[in-house]
Amino acid sequence: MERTFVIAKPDAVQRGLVGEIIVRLERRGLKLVGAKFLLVSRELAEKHYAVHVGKPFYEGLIRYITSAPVMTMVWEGPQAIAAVRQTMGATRPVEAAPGSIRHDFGLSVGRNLTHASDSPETAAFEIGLWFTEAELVNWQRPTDAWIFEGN
Ligand code: IDP
Ligand code: MG
Repeated sequence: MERTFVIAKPDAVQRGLVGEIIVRLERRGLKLVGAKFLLVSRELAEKHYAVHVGKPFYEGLIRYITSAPVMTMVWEGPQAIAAVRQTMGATRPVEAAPGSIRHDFGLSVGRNLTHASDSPETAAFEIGLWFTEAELVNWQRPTDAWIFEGN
């Protein structure tokens, strides 16, 4: 079973789309194992987006993610990292597949509503950065056997 880290970014919170994002991930069959609503500090934003330091959009990205509250989450499931990236859609909303969150609710790459880990290494780093072990919940759903093959 894989875990991945997700942010409903400030634009998603301001536009009242947190529920919509959660609904789509729940409906897909993914399981929520952690959630936290917070205002991101510059320090945390810089750690999270360290791979983008020096890129032309970096300063704007830090301003964006620290501008208003975000909803952070950890979701679990088989191939959760790929599944969540697919549900989010491509980074640029106009290149995101129809039916994806970024397609259905976005237009600008700098206001693309969500973040999701892009690899097992990134997921492990980001979950550790944003959540403590005690904030993650191991729980059983009676429906798991109908969603997770081999469970
Ligand atoms: P991802 O969020 O799909 O993984 P990344 O390439 O990791 O995309 O970029 C991180 C975030 O930086 C994007 O989600 C988006 O908010 C922002 N970003 C990426 N490229 C641009 C750009 O060209 N202009 C403005 N913002 C950008
Ligand atoms: Mg990324």
